[in-house]
Amino acid sequence: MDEKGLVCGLDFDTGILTNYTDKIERRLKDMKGFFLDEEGADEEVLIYEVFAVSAPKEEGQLSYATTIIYPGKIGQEFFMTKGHYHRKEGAAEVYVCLGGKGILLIQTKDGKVSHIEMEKGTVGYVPPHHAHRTVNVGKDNFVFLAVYPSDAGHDYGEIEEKGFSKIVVEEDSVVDGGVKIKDRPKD
Ligand code: PAN
Ligand code: ZN
Repeated sequence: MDEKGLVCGLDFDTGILTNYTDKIERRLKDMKGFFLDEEGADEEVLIYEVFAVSAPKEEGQLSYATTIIYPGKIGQEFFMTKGHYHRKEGAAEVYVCLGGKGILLIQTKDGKVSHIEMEKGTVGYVPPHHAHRTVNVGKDNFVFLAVYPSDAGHDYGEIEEKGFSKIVVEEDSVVDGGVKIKDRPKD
């Protein structure tokens, strides 16, 4: 970001934003309870990183971030983000895939899930009031840019407690690359 916050570089190969203002690293140990079967998994494994250029959290301002989700699985579930609703529920968001292969899950408040298959060049829209999570279903890094109102905020609580109604898993029996989106088993 330049000193006035008007320009920033984006490395299309790595997804790294030059001069980002915030960086988040999420390892399995930072995501306790988000995957269904963590048994035996290395809790230090790096699942994803976020590079954000954050404008002041004021009405009308936009922030943006790239996310790099590494390839891998915890149990049968592919590496994924925590997923969240926006604290400001009316805030929507645009996702642009820069590389890799992923799924964007979009869930209504009453648990209905839609999904978008993301590959380089796919633009996904997250409408207001919807939870959203991304999943890397490929063999390479899944990288995307997200643009969102700066005052949107993140509300992880409900997802941490209940998860999404659908999970994304690898199943050998499925023809299409083994990727299956299925109902989350009831606890
Ligand atoms: C994204 C996400 C990012 C990481 O920038 O915050 O992909 O996902 P979690 O926040 O769910 O861990 C976004 O949706 N911002 O609003
Ligand atoms: Zn969001």
